Amino acid sequence: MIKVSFQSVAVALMAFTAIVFAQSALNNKYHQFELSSECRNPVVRKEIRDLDDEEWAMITDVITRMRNVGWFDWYGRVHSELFDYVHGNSMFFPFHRRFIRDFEFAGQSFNSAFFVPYWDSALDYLEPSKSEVLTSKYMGGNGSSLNQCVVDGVEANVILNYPETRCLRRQYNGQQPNTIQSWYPPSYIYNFVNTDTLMADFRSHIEYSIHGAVHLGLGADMETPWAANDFVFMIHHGNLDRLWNLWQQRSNGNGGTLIDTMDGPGPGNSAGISLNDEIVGYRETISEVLQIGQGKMCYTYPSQTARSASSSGTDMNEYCNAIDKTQRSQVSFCKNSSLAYQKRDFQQMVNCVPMLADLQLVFCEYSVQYAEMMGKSQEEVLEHYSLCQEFSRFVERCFPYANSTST
Ligand SMILES: [Cu+2]
Repeated sequence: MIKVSFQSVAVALMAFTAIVFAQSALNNKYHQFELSSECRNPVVRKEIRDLDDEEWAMITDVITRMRNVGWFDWYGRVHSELFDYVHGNSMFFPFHRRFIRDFEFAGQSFNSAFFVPYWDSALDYLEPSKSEVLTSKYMGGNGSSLNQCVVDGVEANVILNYPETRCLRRQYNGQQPNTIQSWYPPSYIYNFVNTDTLMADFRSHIEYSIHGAVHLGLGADMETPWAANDFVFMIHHGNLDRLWNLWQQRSNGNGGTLIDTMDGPGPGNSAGISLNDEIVGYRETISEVLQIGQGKMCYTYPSQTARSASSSGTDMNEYCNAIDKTQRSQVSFCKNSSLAYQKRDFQQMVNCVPMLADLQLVFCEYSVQYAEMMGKSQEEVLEHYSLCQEFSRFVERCFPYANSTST
C-alpha cells in the first residue's frame, strides 16, 4: 500500500476531484470510430471475466494448441529480440497492437472465433494477488514455492522452449508470500487517458505505471524480454491497447481526434517518429494500425451497450435503468461528500451513492487507503475494499462511458 500522509491524500483527492469534473466536460468530445466496410464482423475482445464458459473453453482450447506447436515460444522470442526497439519510445503502442493482433491471427488459424480477451488490471490494483484472473479458473496464480513453476490454471505445468527448456515461472513481488505489490487505481490511469495530449506523455505514463507494475508484480518470466511466452502478457497488452484506443478517440481540440498523434522519440534513440515509419518487425507502417475496426485491425472492444448487456446480474441492469439521471448530476452532493471527507466522516463518504459515479469511485479508492492509515482493523479495511470492488463493477455497468473515461 502506498504510504502517504492524510494531508497529501486530501490534497490528491481535491486534485482528482477537479480532474473528474473537467472530465465530465470532456466526455462530450469523444468520437467513437466507425468500422470500415471490409470489417463488418470484427472480433470483440471482452474482459476476461466477462467471457461466458463456452468462450473461455474455446480460448483455452486454442491457446493450448498454440502452445503445443510452439507459437508461444515464437512470440516470446520475437518480443525478446525486438525488445529494445519497442519499449521506451513511441513505437511502444503501435508495435504491441500489431504484435497482439499477430498472435490473434495465429489463434484464428485454429478457430476463426478466437480473440484475445483483455485484463482490466486496474480493477485489481489494491490486492492484485486476489484477482480472479490469477486463480485456477483463468491464468493460475503464483509459481510454486519450490521452483516458481506455474502449477494451476490454463497454463499449469506449461513447458517453455525459449530461451531454454523449462517450466513457465511466476514470482510475485509482494512482501508477504504469494502477494503482489499494489498497482495503480483506475482514477490514476484514466487521468492519463483523459488529459494527456502528447503521445510521448501518454506512452511514458502508461508504460511506466500500469504496464510495468503488472509485469513486475507477476515476476519471473513476466519480467523478462520473453514475457510474451505467458498468455498473461497478451491479455495485459490487450488492456493497454484498449487504453490507447480510448486515448485516440479524444478530441484534439481542432475538430479531429488524437488518433494520428504520433510524437516523441522513435526506436533506437532516433529523434522522431512518423505515421509513415515501419512498425519494428513488420513491413507495415504505423498508419496501418492506427485505427481499430479498419483493415487488418479488424477487432473492437465492447461498446458501452454491449458491456452492460453482458453483465451477469439482471438485477444490476434494473438498478442501472432505475437511476434517475438528475441524481447522477447532483454536483452539490459530491461537494457534500468532499466535506464529509474533510471531516473524516468516513461512513458518509462511502455511503454517498448515488452521485457522479466516477467521482464516487475516486472517493472510494481513497477511502480504503484512508481506512488503513487511520488504523482501522483489517476486517474493516477489507470490507471497504469489497465495497469498492462492488462499486467499480457498478460503475462499469451503469456508467460504462464514465468507466471508460475516468474511473
Ligand atoms: Cu513489450
